[in-house]
Amino acid sequence: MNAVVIIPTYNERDNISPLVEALLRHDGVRVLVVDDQSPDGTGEVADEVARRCAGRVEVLHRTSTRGFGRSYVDGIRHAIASGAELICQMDADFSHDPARLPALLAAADRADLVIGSRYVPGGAVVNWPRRRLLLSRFANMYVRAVTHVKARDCTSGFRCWRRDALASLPLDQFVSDGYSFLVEVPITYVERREGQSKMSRGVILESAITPWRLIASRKTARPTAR
Ligand SMILES: Nc1nc2c(ncn2[C@@H]2O[C@H](COP(=O)(O)OP(=O)(O)OP(=O)(O)O)[C@@H](O)[C@H]2O)c(=O)[nH]1
Ligand SMILES: [Mg+2]
Repeated sequence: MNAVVIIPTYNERDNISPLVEALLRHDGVRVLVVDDQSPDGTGEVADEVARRCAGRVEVLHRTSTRGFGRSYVDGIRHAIASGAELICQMDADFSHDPARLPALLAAADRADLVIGSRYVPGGAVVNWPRRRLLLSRFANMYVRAVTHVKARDCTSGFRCWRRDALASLPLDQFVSDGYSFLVEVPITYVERREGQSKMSRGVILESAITPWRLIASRKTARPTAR
């Protein structure tokens, strides 16, 4: 197996090293940290981990405009160029359990996209305040209603794509026309244990507008045929 896990980081100094160590326990897994010049020195800690685990850990230091989505686009491009067959994403803050990674990788045998899902039977959310859970449930209902995507957990940040599925998307335009096959694997999402959340009103507003932008841009931009 040849899998890369992309981890975007912004101020995750205390999390990044134990998380990477936990991920590297799985055979055939490499890690790509995409850091946005974190003021707390996460990038330097990640460099140190990469030196210790040469060949299995890489760090991308972004210098252009900071952003979670932009970091993923850069990370995905890098992972595709590195020849990975499976490309995963997860948060740095242990909300996504590294022990569930093999379940996602295994399910990619039968799907283009696997979502680590909180909202299928067996999935769960732990330690979230009620208001945060309601926001997440509402966000999913909203995305499903606007885009007609059938997944129960469209907003999960724990996913695995087959390389071909991602390589067929025009990342420059950041528009997706859906996936041929999508499965959801139950996960337990746990509130971050170290560091600060980057969730803000701006992030929520952008998330509310994005599904409409995607629909509007479909008329002008189509992914290459598969
Ligand atoms: N490179 C990069 N990573 C980011 C940025 N903002 C957030 N991240 C990372 O993206 C992941 C998710 O961010 P969180 O702050 O945990 O957001 P969240 O999970 O929606 O919010 P919480 O549930 O409160 O933790 C974490 O690994 C962050 O370090 C950014 O601007 N650039
Ligand atoms: Mg988080």
